[in-house]
This record gives sequence, structure tokens and C-alpha cells, in this order.
Amino acid sequence: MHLSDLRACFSGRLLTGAEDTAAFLTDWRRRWSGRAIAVAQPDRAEDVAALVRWCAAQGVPIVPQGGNTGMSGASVPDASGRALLLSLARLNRVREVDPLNNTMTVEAGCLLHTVQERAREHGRLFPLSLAAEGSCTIGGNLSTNAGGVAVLRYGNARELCLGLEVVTAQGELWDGLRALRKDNTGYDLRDLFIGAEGTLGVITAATVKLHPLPAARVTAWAAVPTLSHAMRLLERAQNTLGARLTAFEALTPPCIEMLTEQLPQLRWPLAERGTDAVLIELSDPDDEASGRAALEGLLEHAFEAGWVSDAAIAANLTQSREFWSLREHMTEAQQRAGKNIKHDIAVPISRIAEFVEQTNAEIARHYPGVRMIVFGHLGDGNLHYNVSPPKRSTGEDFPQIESAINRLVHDAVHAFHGSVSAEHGLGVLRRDEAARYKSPVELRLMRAIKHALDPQNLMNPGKSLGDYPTEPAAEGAR
Ligand code: FAD
Ligand code: 2HG
Ligand code: ZN
Repeated sequence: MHLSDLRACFSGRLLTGAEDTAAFLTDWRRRWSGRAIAVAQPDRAEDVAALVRWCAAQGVPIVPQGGNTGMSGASVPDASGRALLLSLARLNRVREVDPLNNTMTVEAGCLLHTVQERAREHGRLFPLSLAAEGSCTIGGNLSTNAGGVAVLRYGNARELCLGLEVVTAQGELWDGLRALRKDNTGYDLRDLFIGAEGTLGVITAATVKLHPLPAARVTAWAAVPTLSHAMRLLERAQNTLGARLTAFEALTPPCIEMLTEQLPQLRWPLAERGTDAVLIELSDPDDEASGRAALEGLLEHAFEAGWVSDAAIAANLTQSREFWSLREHMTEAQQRAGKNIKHDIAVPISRIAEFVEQTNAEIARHYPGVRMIVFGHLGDGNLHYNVSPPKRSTGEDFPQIESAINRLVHDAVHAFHGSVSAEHGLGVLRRDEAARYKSPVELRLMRAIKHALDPQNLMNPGKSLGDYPTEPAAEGAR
């Protein structure tokens, strides 16, 4: 196999030098690094198909990559150096906006931020929203089935996608760019590629759903005595605000302490910082005044009921951005603090407070002093149950204790009928963890799909569950 053969079928940008390729071969967390024969950067779907056909003929594995902001190590190759890194970043045109149909067709490498902006220019909202939106791509968002901060109102990436264009593992270009809300014509191929982390094919374009642009957004920050109080506030917010409630995010006290330590320049809305905090956002279709009145009413009731000890409503857009900035800097603060263990879990919303209380106690019992950095999307039941070393410790032992801590957290998640990967995908980080809790039937069906679509196992091998051997479920699993 020679790169000169590859050149014969692909005349676009191909990077081979160590300096040019380095940024593509290490993930955002700097936890996984690999090697590749080259980095290809096609800017046409037909070129993606030609590259995949070449790889299929040569038996070369392919690692698709968008913005390389993924959290599970799925976007970088292994150390063998056999794979082609296929960067979709230059395949980034907006093909069509159809405001009447409330849809937009975009190529996979479009930045999420660009998709949001183009929708806004047409008076529409593309509601997927996450802190990496300036760097992640819509192809990556769909391939990880990303969640973010507006899932409780608009759903995750899957729910925002109507159609896909995909290059199959054999290098055929499948045009499934349907802009329909109803289409019952057989198996849903689109849903197979969404969340597949590039293990079944390469997404080259997508038709996504747009929503009406709200007239106003109003943001509040509230200190709550415990997570149980936060859950009562959530229930009340859902009952009284209905579809106007668009975000309900939480930070627990160790998160607030870590943000204060690591990023002292951040501005805080309340003097009180020792309790759990929730960030609530309401989007009003009519005007700001009615949204503000509704949020004030909610918070007044919550004060009287003792669910909130202090609260502030952002006076303007600048203040709202400051509130959001606290929440969005949590990942960076924890990264700056040093070694950490990430869990991206979901449990039924009604059981979140109980889950956190029990799991915190269990971890503290086994690992006194470690910090539970628990934050996230309380409104949809997805918490980042992360763990950092005790204060003033460098966490040298963290790599050794990671699997034992994973077991404690994930066994608890399983006991609460939850999921060990809510929005970040499995990649290499959670592949084995997810397999542990899946039934043999589910694993066999997943393998059958992978084998049918990618019989040579060349699409992002070793990531997600498709090429996982079908073994009996491990002890303790269903
Ligand atoms: P990459 O990281 O490049 O790739 C991710 C996976 O998708 C890989 O398996 C890759 O092979 C595959 N892939 C990429 N493009 C394609 C394609 N066109 N076809 C087939 N496969 C493809 N995630 C959330 O869900 N919610 C959050 O709130 C959130 N917040 C974040 C905050 C920060 C600060 C950071 C750094 C990350 C955050 N993430 C979050 C994780 C990450 O941004 C998302 O997973 C995002 O969807 C990844 O997009 P990407 O373009 O960077 O994909
Ligand atoms: C978020 O919600 C992201 O901020 C990142 O999903 C979570 O850092 C993390 O673990
Ligand atoms: Zn998240």
C-alpha cells in the first residue's frame, strides 16, 4: 500500500508531516494519542467516498474526525499507525435553508456555532447548544448523539435530525437527506448512523430541524439547600413554565469551590457559594417582560417553600452570559485542577438526588478526601459525576484507582436503572464499561449490525460496541 496510490484517487489536501498531523492525533483531553498513515481533508462528499473506497480496497482502517472535541477518545487513531485519519472539517458548506419547512441542510464539517448562526439569520433557532460549539462539528454532534444544555426542551442531536447523507463502509454515497417529519419506509437507517461514533459509515451531510426563535431569554441563578430541593424546583418549573423552560443545569458545592480556585476572574451572581446552585433559563415566545414575570413568580414560590435560599435574575444579556460562563467553564476548571476521572451518567430524574447522596457516601467511605465534581444537566437526568484527587494531592494514584472508582459509580448507576454514557458516547473510554451492563442479546444485535454494514471492521475499529466480542455478561450484570 502506497500513498502515491491514494493520490491517484484523491487530489485534495493530504497531510503527512509530523508537525501538520499532530493536532489531529491527540484528543481534546490529551489523554489519547495515536498515529496515522496520513490526515486527509476532503471538501466534497464524492472525495470522501473515493477515499473510503481506497481504504476498503487496501484494508486500511478509517478514523473520521470532526472538531476533535469528543470526551471519550473516539476521534483519534490507535498507536498502530495503520489508519487514515479522515478530517471532515473542510466539508463545511451550508447547502440549503428552508424556513417554511423549518429545516436546514448542512455538510458534516460545519461548526455547530455556524449552524446556529445561519438558522438565526433566517429567524430560526437550531437549539443544540454546548460549551464546545465554537469547535465541534454537526457531523461529530450527530455521531456522538450530543446532548448539551437544551435537551429538556428540544431533545438531543438525534431528535434534531431528519435526514443524513452517508458514505458507507464500501464507499457508496447514500442520499438519505429527507426533510420529512413522517417517513415510515422500512428500517430507520438514519438512526443507526446517529450515535455510531463513525463505526458504521461517514456522515457527509445532514438535514436538521429548526425551531421558532424565542423573542426573549431570561436566565436565573439560584442557591438551593440540597439537590432534593433542586428537584422540587424543577418539578414546579416544569408545571408552571411548560415549554418555556429551556435549561435547568446544576453545580454542586465542590464544583463551585473548584471554579473559584482555578478561575478566580469569573464573576458570581450571589455572595452565597456554599450550597448547590442551579441555572434556569426560560425562553419566551412573546416578550421579555412576561418571561421575567414568570421566572420571578417561580422563584418567589420557591423562597416561601424553602427550596431556594438566594437567587438572582440576570438583568441583561451580559449578566446572562456571566451566569452561563460559570457553568460552561466547569470542564476547563477541572482540567486545570489536574488528573480527573469522568463519568457521564443518566438516571431517572426522580432518583437523581438519592443517587448522588448514596454514591457520594460510598466513594467517600472508600477514598476519603477525593472530590466529587458533580454537575450537569439536571433537567434531563444527565450528570457529569466526575472525581478529582483530594486537595493538595497530585493524584498520582488516580490511574490505578480509576477502574475501582468506575465500578463503584457505574454499579450504582446500573442499580438505579441508569446509563453509563448519556451524551459523550463510548469511544474507548466506556466501551468495556457499557458492555459490562448490556445483555448478551443486546451485544449480539449490535455486532450483527456492525458486521452487516462494515464486514471488514475498518470504520473506526475498537470504538463503541460493534466489534466487541459477544461474551456472557460479566458477573453482576443483567
Ligand atoms: P469529534 O470529537 O471529532 O468526533 C467524535 C466522534 O464522532 C468520533 O467517534 C468520530 O470518529 C466521530 N465523527 C466525527 N465526525 C464524523 C462524521 N462526519 N461521520 C462519522 N463519524 C464522525 N458533549 C455533549 O454531548 N454535551 C455537552 O454539553 C458537551 N460539552 C462539552 C464541553 C467542552 C468544553 C468540550 C471540550 C466537549 C464537550 N462535549 C459535550 C463533547 C463534544 O463536544 C461532543 O461530543 C461533540 O459532539 C463532538 O463533536 P466533534 O465534531 O468535536 O467530534
Ligand atoms: C458539560 O456538560 C460537558 O459541560 C462536559 O458535557 C462534561 O467535563 C465534563 O465532564
Ligand atoms: Zn454535558
